[in-house]
Amino acid sequence: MLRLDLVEPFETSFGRVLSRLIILSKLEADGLEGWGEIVAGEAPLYSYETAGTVVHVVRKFFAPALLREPLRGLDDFVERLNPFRGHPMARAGLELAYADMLARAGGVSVAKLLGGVRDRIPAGVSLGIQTEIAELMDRIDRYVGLGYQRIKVKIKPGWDVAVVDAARRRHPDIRLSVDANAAYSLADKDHLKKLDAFGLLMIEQPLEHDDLLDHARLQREISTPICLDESIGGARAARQALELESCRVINLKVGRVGGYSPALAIHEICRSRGVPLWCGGMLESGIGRAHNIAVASLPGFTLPGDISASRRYFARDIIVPEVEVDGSGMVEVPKGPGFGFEIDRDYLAAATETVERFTLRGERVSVS
Ligand code: OSB
Ligand code: MG
Repeated sequence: MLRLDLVEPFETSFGRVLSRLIILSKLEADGLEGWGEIVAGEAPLYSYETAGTVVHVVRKFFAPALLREPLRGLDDFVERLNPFRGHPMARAGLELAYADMLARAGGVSVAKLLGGVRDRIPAGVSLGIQTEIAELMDRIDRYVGLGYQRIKVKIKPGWDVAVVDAARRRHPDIRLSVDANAAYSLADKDHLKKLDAFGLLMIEQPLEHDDLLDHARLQREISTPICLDESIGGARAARQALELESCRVINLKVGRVGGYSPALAIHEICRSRGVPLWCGGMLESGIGRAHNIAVASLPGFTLPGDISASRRYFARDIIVPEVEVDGSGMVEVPKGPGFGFEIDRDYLAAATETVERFTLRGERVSVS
């Protein structure tokens, strides 16, 4: 675990963060390494998982199940954790490390292992709530100037219609979306309908974090496509959301859905129905972001996601080279083995605050 300061505070409808507590997972076997990231936050605001629940669940249940005997592949990995309910971020973060290790063992990239087809993916940026509209306009100008292909603005009651109106007047043609992080209820339907005037690409998660039905009701009333984030906890929720017409777009976060296996299932569900899909973010360090880039290289990811340059988040990232966005707003998908970047070992070692190790039989050998 380590803490990285954000270059500027990030505010959503559920709170404001100044730094990110990063939880990394590392697997070692046969002289190989695999790295992943567990994207849970410090408090149960985006989802119920926290750094504390992750440590507990990995220590007591996931590590012993995974290390009982050698793993025989991704299916075996998924099966070992099958008996346990919930805790998708903990589950996913460990699976990322295993996928990275498998890719390295096979001399391929994680992107390739997953079936990725793109060499480059379009960058997008998610901009937090500010105190003044002018401050948000400065940031929109900056990222539009850098070539970012989609701007997402966080909204909440009192920071919505006027903000979107200002952004749209300033940039009539950009791909603009909003994300409410569950800040509204169906009673706000008439208010949300006002957003239809601005040609938004989508409105992300307007209603409760686990709702499908009210979103379907809202989608019937508004013309802006609804995109679900929090509500899509896995492949079943994705299928049901599309059947109910709760949304027309899906945001996929590998952590939120519990790993690459459900992520690939959701990818297939969207692709077979022609539903636009994009890769969300959780203010990850470079390791988590590298995995997001890998998944976003799959063919069904048809919209720019929340994948931005390292420097949009942190003064210094823990990978080399850092994630860069080129002048045309694209991010390169690395071809090297595993997640495709080097780890800045000295910086990572200096920044790391706690480490917990487990042996092959699943015993905890040290906490420091
Ligand atoms: O709702 O997409 C979200 C960050 C933390 C938690 C939830 C969300 C976000 C973002 C930022 O929007 C995405 C990113 O750039 O990593
Ligand atoms: Mg979101």
